Amino acid sequence: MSRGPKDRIGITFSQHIALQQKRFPGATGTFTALLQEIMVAAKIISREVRKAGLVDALGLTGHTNIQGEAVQILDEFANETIIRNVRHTGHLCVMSSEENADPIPIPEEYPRGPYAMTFDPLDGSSNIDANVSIGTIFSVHRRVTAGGDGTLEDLLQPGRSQLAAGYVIYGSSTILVYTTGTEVHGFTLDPTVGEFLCSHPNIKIPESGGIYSVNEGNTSGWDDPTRRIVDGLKNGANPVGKAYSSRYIGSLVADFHRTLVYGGIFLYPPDRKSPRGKLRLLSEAAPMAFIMEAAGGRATTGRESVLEIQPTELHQRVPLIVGSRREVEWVESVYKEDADAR
Ligand code: P6P
Repeated sequence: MSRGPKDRIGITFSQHIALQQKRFPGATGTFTALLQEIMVAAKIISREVRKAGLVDALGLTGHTNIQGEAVQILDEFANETIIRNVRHTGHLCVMSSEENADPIPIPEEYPRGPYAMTFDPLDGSSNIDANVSIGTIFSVHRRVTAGGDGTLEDLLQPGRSQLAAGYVIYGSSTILVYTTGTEVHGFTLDPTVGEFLCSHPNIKIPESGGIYSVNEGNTSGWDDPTRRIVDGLKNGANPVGKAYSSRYIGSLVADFHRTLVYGGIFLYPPDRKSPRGKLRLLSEAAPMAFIMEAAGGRATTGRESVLEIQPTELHQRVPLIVGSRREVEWVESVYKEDADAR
């Protein structure tokens, strides 16, 4: 991974997006302000996630069933924190969360704005008890309806038309990564000053890597091309001509961030349990695909570009194969050969 211009390292997220705004003379600042609110929500969630184990260990919540309810508390906390932080500011006309079955309207007492946001408030939260990295994912579109309350139509837009996408990974440090489509920038939270400081300006994924990431427990449910691809990554029958190392965390943001930083490929292909794929298009696959392609990588379902899919349902699921260009293009060729042979 290349880290881009050194002069940006250490500036705050707020300074960075203000500099970015200057590059667009017509910018009104509304978009910048929305990103600011998302950043504040990330700081609050990070504070709570960091003490999740402590809360359970000391029984401060009084919950005995650590696994489910503790996770639910944090999921709900993260969800409510994001909604509360962005619904009153006049940036959004509608929101959608992985935690909510239906679109989240803007309360009538607040102004509506030009954007629609989809988010996964705490992806991978089932890993909290194992102290595994988890994350928040967000995706922003410009509204397509004329005015008033935003609708499903404002949310069901193809990934290619996103204005911004990003994630926050709550790992050994809290890192916010975002793109507006051309460059990808990473910011590390310095808890001593309470600021996200630019640590990874203009991230570019290596052209190819040496790590593949997939849940091999699903092998028996894969189709033939998927099995051939994973076998090829393991035994060297791939464009790079070497056997890859396997890393799988089971938390999308963590597996994605490692792939972005080190290169290689992450796969969540269809399997018997999830014939359409497990990951959600709007709150997981599309924002991650937007980030990866802005970083010079590629994102596919195996049979089509993730960013070209026209969503039809709020929580529809898709396969996601994402990573270095060389590996992902090879994967697409294997699926295409299989389709052509049928
Ligand atoms: P599996 C977490 O539950 C999640 O939605 C993603 O964060 C992660 O990539 C995937 O599911 C892991 O799924 O089936 O391998 O446990």
